[in-house]
Amino acid sequence: MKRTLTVCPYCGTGCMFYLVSDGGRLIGVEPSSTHPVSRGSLCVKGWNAFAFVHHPDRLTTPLMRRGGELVPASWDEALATVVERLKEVQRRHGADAVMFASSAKATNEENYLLMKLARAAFGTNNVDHCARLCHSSTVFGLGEAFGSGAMSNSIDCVDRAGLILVIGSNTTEQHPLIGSRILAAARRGTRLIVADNRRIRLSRHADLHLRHKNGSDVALLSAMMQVIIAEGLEDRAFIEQRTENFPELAAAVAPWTPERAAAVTGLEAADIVAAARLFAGVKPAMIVYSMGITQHSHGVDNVRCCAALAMLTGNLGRPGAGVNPLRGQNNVQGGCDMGALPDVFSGYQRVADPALRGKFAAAWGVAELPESPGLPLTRAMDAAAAESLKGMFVMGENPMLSDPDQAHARHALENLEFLAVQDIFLTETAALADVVLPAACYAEKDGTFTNTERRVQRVRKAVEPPGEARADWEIICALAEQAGYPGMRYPGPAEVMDEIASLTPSYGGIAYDRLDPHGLQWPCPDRSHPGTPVLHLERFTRGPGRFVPVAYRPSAESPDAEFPFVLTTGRTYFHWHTGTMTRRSHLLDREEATAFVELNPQDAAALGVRDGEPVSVASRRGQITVRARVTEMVVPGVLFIPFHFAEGAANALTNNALDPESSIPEFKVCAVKIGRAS
Ligand SMILES: Nc1nc2c(c(=O)[nH]1)N[C@H]1C(S)=C(S)[C@@H](COP(=O)(O)OP(=O)(O)OC[C@H]3O[C@@H](n4cnc5c(=O)[nH]c(N)nc54)[C@H](O)[C@@H]3O)O[C@H]1N2
Ligand SMILES: Nc1nc2c(c(=O)[nH]1)N[C@H]1C(S)=C(S)[C@@H](COP(=O)(O)OP(=O)(O)OC[C@H]3O[C@@H](n4cnc5c(=O)[nH]c(N)nc54)[C@H](O)[C@@H]3O)O[C@H]1N2
Ligand code: SF4
Ligand SMILES: [Mo]
Repeated sequence: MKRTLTVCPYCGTGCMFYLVSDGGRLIGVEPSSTHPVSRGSLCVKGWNAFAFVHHPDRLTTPLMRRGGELVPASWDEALATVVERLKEVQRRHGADAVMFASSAKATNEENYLLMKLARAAFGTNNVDHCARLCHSSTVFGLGEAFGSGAMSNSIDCVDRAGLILVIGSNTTEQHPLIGSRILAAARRGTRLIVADNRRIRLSRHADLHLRHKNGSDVALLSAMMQVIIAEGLEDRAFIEQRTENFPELAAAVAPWTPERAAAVTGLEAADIVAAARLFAGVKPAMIVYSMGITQHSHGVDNVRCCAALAMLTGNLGRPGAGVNPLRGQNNVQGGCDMGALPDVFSGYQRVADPALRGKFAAAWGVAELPESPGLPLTRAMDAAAAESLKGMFVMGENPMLSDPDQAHARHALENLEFLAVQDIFLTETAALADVVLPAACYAEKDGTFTNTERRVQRVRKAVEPPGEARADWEIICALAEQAGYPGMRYPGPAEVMDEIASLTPSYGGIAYDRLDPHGLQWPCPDRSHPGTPVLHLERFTRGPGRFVPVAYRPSAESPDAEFPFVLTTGRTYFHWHTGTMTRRSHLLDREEATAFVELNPQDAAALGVRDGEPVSVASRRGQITVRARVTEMVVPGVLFIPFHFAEGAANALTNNALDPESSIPEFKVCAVKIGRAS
């Protein structure tokens, strides 16, 4: 039996475990007892992370569409077709008529290579990934406030916090090993405020559970800041020494009396006052947030408020405090760090900066690199629907189920002249492709993932990929070769990381020989640097921290007579996003077999709906039939549907309204109606 130390392929917590294999087949996992995050534990997905790897549905050969059908093809033919067709689209419609979607499931090295392929070999900045649907509001909002969009602190800080505000994060289900730390801290007496109207597990252990209306966080946070300033509870010294623009913030929140916020949020004014006093009264205080904050048409404003609340109370640049956006996918932090984003190279170095373009062009051996920022993923889908984008290369994403407004996504993808998908399974998106390339999964390749606390960790090959499947990095390099670009010949991922380190200041000291056993946290500028657990210690990355005032804007859609319910969407403990991996893991699939909607008992009674019966849920964009789950988890008037299930796709209903600054979709609020399925 062989044990291979590697990183969990599911969430950004970044637990490490040993893959146990016997005769070339995985038979289980063993947690790493010394790992600083997982400390010998795993959640149910980690324990089952080997289960999908040998599934018979794995893609084993390239596929090409012939006579309407996807049929097996040779690698040579498939690679040549992908490059020829994408280049043809570019010849006919311009370099920016193609889009590269990168993958937060793939390694850092693969994300770096895909953005290099897009920029150096195809001459476009049209490269992005699911961070757009997830924490693009964070990257924008915290970048503006602090100069860095990453978690300011470390997971360990949970153990040192005096108070934790969990806002819009279902931590025990979505980042379970961080959630269990928060639970343990609360049991030890750490104060806990939960701001989320679902009755998530953490709320049962909270000093205060705020069940405010979806989409009303700007009002809630503004009022908390108003109370803090009005009562003189702010950290004057911190504000004076470390920040700028405070008077503007104070002026913007001044009108947000608790009474006014109560009217918008549906909370009692007294609860808002209590939250403000509690938050300002305990130090250090840590803010933990996730999609409940970011996935709104005002997602960036929500992030700005979180940043402002932390600065107002001096809760940055110290252990146990900070603004901590929990990054979702195993390597979404890395996907962003590697520059799989339309406006930056690796390390958030702007493509618009001529000096930086010159640096990358010289290193990559090309005369020039494209200057204007490319399309965000969501805007690219809109462009495809409007027929201005014509070709797409999708590595490790499943937009048919994960993008907002499924009919729109389908229309966009079907409109393309050419679509290539590189995945480990034949997803709903791959089924629409002209060419499908079979990729190796995490257990079959080497590389690194960067977890939510900026920890760069080694992923190691435990078994061979199935059939002819190849590692993403190998496929991307072969595509570069096919495109006539000679700048992507590497002996292996370690050398790709060396190139990343040479071009990326925050990863300057990252090298494979330094990552054993449990990685390094960036910024790690040089080989002697031990890594950085807490950001912004003496000063913010940008210099002074910046308060940015915001004006409350309601969600794009509000309930009305025809669509009287608010639908919010998200996840369950057992499944992962579009279900490609977890629905092929027997134990996980058994726990949660099909689509459902959470519905409050009061609403169920009024509608005459019983627990478990099929119901129809419809929005202005679509209709699905799912099972009713009658539960106090949700408040009356709000429905919750996870987006894992193709047969009851939440995204058939969601609203493709985008935040103007981050282009994130409003996954967390739309208007729907519900009734018994006839
Ligand atoms: N099991 C599992 N774990 C996962 C994932 C998965 O698919 N399955 N996905 C991973 C990824 S990529 C991500 S991004 C994370 C997401 O992790 P989370 O953000 O924790 O998960 P969600 O279920 O999307 O939403 C979290 C909470 O936001 C609340 N919410 C909704 N609207 C609002 C609002 O307007 N304000 C506030 N304050 N709260 C609101 C919901 O009630 C919900 O409890 O999870 C990661 N972990
Ligand atoms: N309604 C609603 N929709 C949402 C959200 C929501 O809260 N509500 N959340 C959004 C968020 S936060 C996110 S992050 C997105 C996620 O959206 P996606 O990224 O589209 O979802 P996944 O199912 O994780 O897709 C990952 C794909 O990568 C494949 N894969 C796994 N490993 C590898 C590999 O090593 N190589 C390759 N090439 N492929 C691999 C998997 O089979 C899968 O098809 O969904 C978004 N959509
Ligand atoms: S908490 Fe996240 S990283 Fe850890 S085992 Fe569970 S899914 Fe994997
Ligand atoms: Mo995400």
